[in-house]
Amino acid sequence: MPFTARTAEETAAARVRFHADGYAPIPGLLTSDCLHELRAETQRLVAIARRRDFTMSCMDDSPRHMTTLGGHVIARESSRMREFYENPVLLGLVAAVVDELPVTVPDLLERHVFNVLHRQGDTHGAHTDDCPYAMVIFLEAPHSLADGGLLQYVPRVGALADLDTDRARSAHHRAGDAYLLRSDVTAHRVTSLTRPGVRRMVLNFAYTTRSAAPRSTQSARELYM
Ligand SMILES: O=C(O)CCC(=O)C(=O)O
Ligand SMILES: [Fe+2]
Repeated sequence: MPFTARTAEETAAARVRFHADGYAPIPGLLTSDCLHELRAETQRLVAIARRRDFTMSCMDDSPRHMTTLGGHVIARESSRMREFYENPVLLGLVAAVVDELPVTVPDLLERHVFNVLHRQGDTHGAHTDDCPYAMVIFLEAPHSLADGGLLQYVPRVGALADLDTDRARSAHHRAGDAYLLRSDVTAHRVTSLTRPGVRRMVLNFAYTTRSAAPRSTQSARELYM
């Protein structure tokens, strides 16, 4: 089993938090064996990932300084990653926390992406996602909050400018942790790495629902094509 077991109380607490804030931490989601396996898989993928440095006009000109790999390449290169994305235990956890049946995303580019911050100043700037739900899984993360790479989000607010107000919250995660985000209507970003020598690597598994209108903005193409 690649995922650690959750008690009913832990899952219930995550559901309450998710519905209050549009965010719920899932600490220690990956077993250490699974973390090692996913890391080995991404070592291969990082070699073919692409560096991106630009501002995204459709997201208030927020910066992107990061290395990424789109889901279409991941799907081609890694059957293992595809299996993880579709893992019934993972889908069951998403369903229990968001209280809705998650549906895998038909668009390969967006369904599972790989994001790496690895240089001082690297950041994944303010945005909302195209799909309703994001399960973000940490393969590596800075140990200290002072090193940056924090998730910032504004509970129940989609306006990106609110990330610069005192309504914004910050969250730190460790390798093996994950979080769930109501990512299409919750403004979010990842703060800059503050020093060289630290690395933050995540997988973002996107899920939709049967009733969600398909939405595809330019942003995913700019970052993952
Ligand atoms: O790296 C993170 O914590 C956020 C990732 C994200 O927002 C995205 O891939 O759309
Ligand atoms: Fe996002």
